[in-house]
Amino acid sequence: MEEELVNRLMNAVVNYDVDGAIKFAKEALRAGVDPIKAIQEGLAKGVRIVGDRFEAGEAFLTELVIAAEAMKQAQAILEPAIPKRTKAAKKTLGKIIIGTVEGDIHDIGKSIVGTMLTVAGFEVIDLGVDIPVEKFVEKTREDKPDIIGMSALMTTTMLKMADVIKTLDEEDLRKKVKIMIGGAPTSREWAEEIGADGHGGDAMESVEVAKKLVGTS
Ligand code: B12
Repeated sequence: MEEELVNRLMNAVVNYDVDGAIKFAKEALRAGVDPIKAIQEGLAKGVRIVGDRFEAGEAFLTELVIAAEAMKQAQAILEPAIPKRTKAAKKTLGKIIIGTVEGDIHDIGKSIVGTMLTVAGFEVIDLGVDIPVEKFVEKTREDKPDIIGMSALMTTTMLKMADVIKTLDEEDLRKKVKIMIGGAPTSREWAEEIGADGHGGDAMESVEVAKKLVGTS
């Protein structure tokens, strides 16, 4: 039952079926399917399949937009069920500011990471997408986070991550905060090259990295 609904969610995204994704998300909740599994193994897997098609020239951008929309709408239904099922720790593990860098509007992966960090017990401030360097710096000064999380999905925009780190350094803020990065084109090597403290390849790994950075694992 659980596997079937997770597969239906994946197929709805793959078939550009927004209504189906919404319907199966509601059904999954009613059937008690783990919402995290539904998002990661259902919806996100579907988006990746459509992404591969797009890369191979077998899908149009409009189709990619619809697949992403199906994912987002179904995710919005599933997300509220997460903290209820996984009793999040009362005491926060730390404060994290997360955002997608300037010039980049991809937010599916960043939002999943934000959700998983919240579930794990972090206080997460999601700045959204297309966040300029100055905004990351300003929020670091104002909110004094333990960690800054930056997402970039394009080889062009990942360069902005280096700018944020450089500017934080110039403003004497770099030593006060840990930095972790993620997004498909990024890697552990890129994190090292730009002087970030950690890289998360997926949501689970990102939580582990964040815990290490605040010294709780
Ligand atoms: C969905 C998608 C879109 C959707 C985005 C919808 C949305 N609201 O996010 C839409 C259709 C809008 C879109 C638009 C565009 N896209 Co697009 N898109 C994708 C696609 C297919 C999937 C991305 C995705 O959501 N993956 C699923 C999630 C779950 O995975 P993820 O993002 O990798 O996140 C995981 C990890 O990376 C990590 N992670 C992510 N963020 C963070 C942050 C932190 C702090 C940490 C620790 C970890 C972490 O954890 C996540 C969860 O597991 C990718 C293909 C790909 N291979 O990535 C192309 C892709 C990224 N897009 C691409 C392009 C070119 C574009 C457009 C320019 C297209 C156009 N011609 O207009 C525009 C960009 C506009 C802009 N300025 O940003 C290219 C980028 C190429 C490049 N230069 O590098 C790609 C690679 C496709 C391709 N091969 O051509 N896109």
